[in-house]
Amino acid sequence: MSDHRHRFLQLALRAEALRFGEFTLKSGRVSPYFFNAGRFDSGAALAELAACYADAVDAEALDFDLLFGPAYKGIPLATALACEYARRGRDLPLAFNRKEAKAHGEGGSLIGAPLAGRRVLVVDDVITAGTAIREALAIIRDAGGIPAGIVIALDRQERVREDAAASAAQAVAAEHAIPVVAVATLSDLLAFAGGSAALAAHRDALLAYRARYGVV
Ligand code: OMP
Repeated sequence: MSDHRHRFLQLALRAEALRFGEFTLKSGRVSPYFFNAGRFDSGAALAELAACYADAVDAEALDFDLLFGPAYKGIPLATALACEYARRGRDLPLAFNRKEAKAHGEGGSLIGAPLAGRRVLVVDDVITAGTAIREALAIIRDAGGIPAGIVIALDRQERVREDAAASAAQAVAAEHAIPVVAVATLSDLLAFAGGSAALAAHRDALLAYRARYGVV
């Protein structure tokens, strides 16, 4: 497993951003694990996380010139990644949206650098069915931006419907002809769990969930 995947999974467990139990997802599925990016709740944790995102993006040699963080959880993630790239010598424009359009002040629902004509990398937390990511892509296109890729921390590798051959991330990538890069996937989590005494107890539930809803 590549170093950034391993570092990310260790960090997520330490920060309790990855938890095991019984969780009802947005899709209604009951999952034996849940990824809560809100638990990266300190400067050090976000900086460490952003380095994992940057390593994952750089490993795929994506071509982009603006970072976009969808509200809400994508906002600190894209911001931390922009800071990480600046630290690495690349100063990238950054933008994000608000969920409620503002009628006063500067107005509108977009904040930060203008998207028009930019090749946009979307920075978000997790893909299950791909609904949140599709909404972000529509916002970018409406503002004249060109979606160039998506980076997420965790790809849950789930089929949207039980008869679908592709995962939600694969479907979004094919529909929009852009790469979807994950720092880690459910497969990585399973491989990691295989070598971890602390996670051994959860492995069977993860395997059963993947057999029911996953693509591999
Ligand atoms: P989709 O829009 O179905 O791809 O689900 C992504 C969203 O689900 C995330 O932005 C979260 O709001 C939520 N979610 C998590 O945060 N972590 C998970 O492990 C699973 C979900 C989920 O509900 O599927």
